[in-house]
Amino acid sequence: MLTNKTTNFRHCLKLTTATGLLAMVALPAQAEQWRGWNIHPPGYPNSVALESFAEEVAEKTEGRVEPKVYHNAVLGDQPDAIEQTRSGALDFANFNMGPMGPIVPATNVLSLPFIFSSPEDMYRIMDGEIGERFADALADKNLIALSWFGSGARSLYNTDHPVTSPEDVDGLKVRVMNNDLYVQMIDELGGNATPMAYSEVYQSLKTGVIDGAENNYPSYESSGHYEVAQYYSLTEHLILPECLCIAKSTWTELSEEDQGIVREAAENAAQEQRKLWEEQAQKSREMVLESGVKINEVDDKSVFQEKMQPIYDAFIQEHPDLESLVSDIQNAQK
Ligand code: GTR
Repeated sequence: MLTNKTTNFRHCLKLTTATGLLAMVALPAQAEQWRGWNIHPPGYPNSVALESFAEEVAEKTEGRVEPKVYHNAVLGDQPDAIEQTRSGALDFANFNMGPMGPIVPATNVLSLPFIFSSPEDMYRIMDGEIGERFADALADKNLIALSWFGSGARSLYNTDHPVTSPEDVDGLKVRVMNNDLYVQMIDELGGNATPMAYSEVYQSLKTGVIDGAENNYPSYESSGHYEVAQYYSLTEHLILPECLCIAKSTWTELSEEDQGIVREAAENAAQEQRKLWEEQAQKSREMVLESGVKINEVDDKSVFQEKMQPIYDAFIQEHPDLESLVSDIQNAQK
């Protein structure tokens, strides 16, 4: 015989199950919570664009997807975050193509110094058929590139003197992003390269672990590197695209309709980022100048460019399959 206590318990269980079922019927399907990685602080052009992306996706999917952006690389440094997005532990991210090279070799083409002549050329080429080839290479590694952001041109800066010729790089300890190509790049100029996470650069400049680094105006300013390394020399050696990427597993779970919404939101975010970028680059330039930074032009960039030839030669020798991608980009700028 059942005791009263057991009967009550069973009764309760039935009620709970019934209520649970009712709740399941009455409530809308649970929203997908997406975690998004961002290296930059709030207010940076990329951060603003990522926030717009998240808002547009939440609104247009009527809450089926709720993306949240985590700024300031709180979810890990870039190489880590790339792996996390590949495995689906993170859902989306804005990645610079620099640290992508070790994982997706084709993207190393974008890291060949001086491969793009201007940000405008980079946008035009990445928005076309060549950009799709890079997107395919990323997709093979479980990253869906939905749109391309800009990151201006990267230039060298250091704590000691203006760089006007490769000789000025001689002996300088320069931080580079995590990619062997950049180590070779600094080697060819006679400096010593140190691959290092972005978050460690400020302290390393301050304590003299490194003498310099290289980046665009907005990053040079927002990271505070300009406070310590006050010579910014316009070598403009790298014009790197960045992707708004989604984890393949997150992407394939979406309905066709939601994929359309997400892609459109990513394209809109790229347009916004590119516009904000121009404004921010100007502001950052003025801000660093006011703080006493000495910016110098590099009159003859071709000397730097010539020094990069062995990197191109070695790269093509190692990756003959990528030779046509290199020449297609070069020919598209003639
Ligand atoms: C920035 C870029 C970041 C990161 C950083 C770095 O310009 O937007 O994604 O690559 O440079 O130097 O590590």
